[in-house]
Amino acid sequence: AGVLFTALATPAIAADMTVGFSQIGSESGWRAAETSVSKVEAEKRGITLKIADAQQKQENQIKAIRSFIAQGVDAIFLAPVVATGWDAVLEEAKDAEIPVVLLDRSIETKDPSLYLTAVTSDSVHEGEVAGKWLVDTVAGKSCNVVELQGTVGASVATNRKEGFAKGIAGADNVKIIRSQTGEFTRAKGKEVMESFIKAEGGGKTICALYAHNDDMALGAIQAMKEAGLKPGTDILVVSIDAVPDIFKAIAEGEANATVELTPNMAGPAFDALAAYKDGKAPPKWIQTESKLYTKADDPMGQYDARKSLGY
Ligand code: GYE
Repeated sequence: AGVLFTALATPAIAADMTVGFSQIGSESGWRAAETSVSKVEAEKRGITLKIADAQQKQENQIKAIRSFIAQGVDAIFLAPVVATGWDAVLEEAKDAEIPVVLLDRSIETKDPSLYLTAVTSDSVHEGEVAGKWLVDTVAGKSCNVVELQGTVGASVATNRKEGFAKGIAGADNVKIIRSQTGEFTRAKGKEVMESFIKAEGGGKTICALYAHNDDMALGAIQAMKEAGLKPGTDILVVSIDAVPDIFKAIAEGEANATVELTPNMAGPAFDALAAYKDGKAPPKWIQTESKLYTKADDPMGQYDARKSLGY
């Protein structure tokens, strides 16, 4: 297990540092919030943060990392769009003695010394929480589930799929009948949901949607409405992230549950870096919390709280 990050920890001071952040893009509300929270956390500590937007492409991330190495930054943050294919460029960073911290997604590597630490949630657990919520909610009733997966090859998509399957294992009444990528975006979530609805007799045979993030769920909710279905009632909706708009949908009864993922990955990453510069090795995994929210959790209060967080 990782070390749980608590928001109350005092930020360590690491001024005069320049950190290059290879960000994936802006596919979701969560991602945009992560970018803006990173800027705030850097500013709090007097750190210069250079952000490169890779527009969902690993090759752009590799280029950005090489450019950060050439600039001689003090550290590199990497939110890896996919899990594999990083070893060569991370070796270049290691040779240049620039520590790399992974943010929000993990990588597959034979050499874990290629990164200092990873700040992520337990994304298998997130999927499992969503699956268990559904099993409890349908209480034995037969339930056909459609699944919208995240970006193909991303650690979080693989893990959230695996976790949900774990969460529903043993409940023979809950079955995944269709599963496809919606690339973590609203537009693609809507489009794929439209095709699911068409393929399932106008949606009549669908009992629930599980989406790997809220943005895809929000797009899918739109598709349900346009098809004359009642999201949240005709089709239950459970997703992951806890972005403000999903709380609005929960308040309106159009979504049912979300699993929170903090957008503040940079804060604990900067602290780990400061500790490292002080000669203390940080844990290999810094785990952020995951929590389930439903209509019982004051969704509009949650909406307001998230709005002030940088969303
Ligand atoms: O859940 C999703 C985003 O990697 C944890 O990526 C992140 C995921 C997040 O686009 O909305």
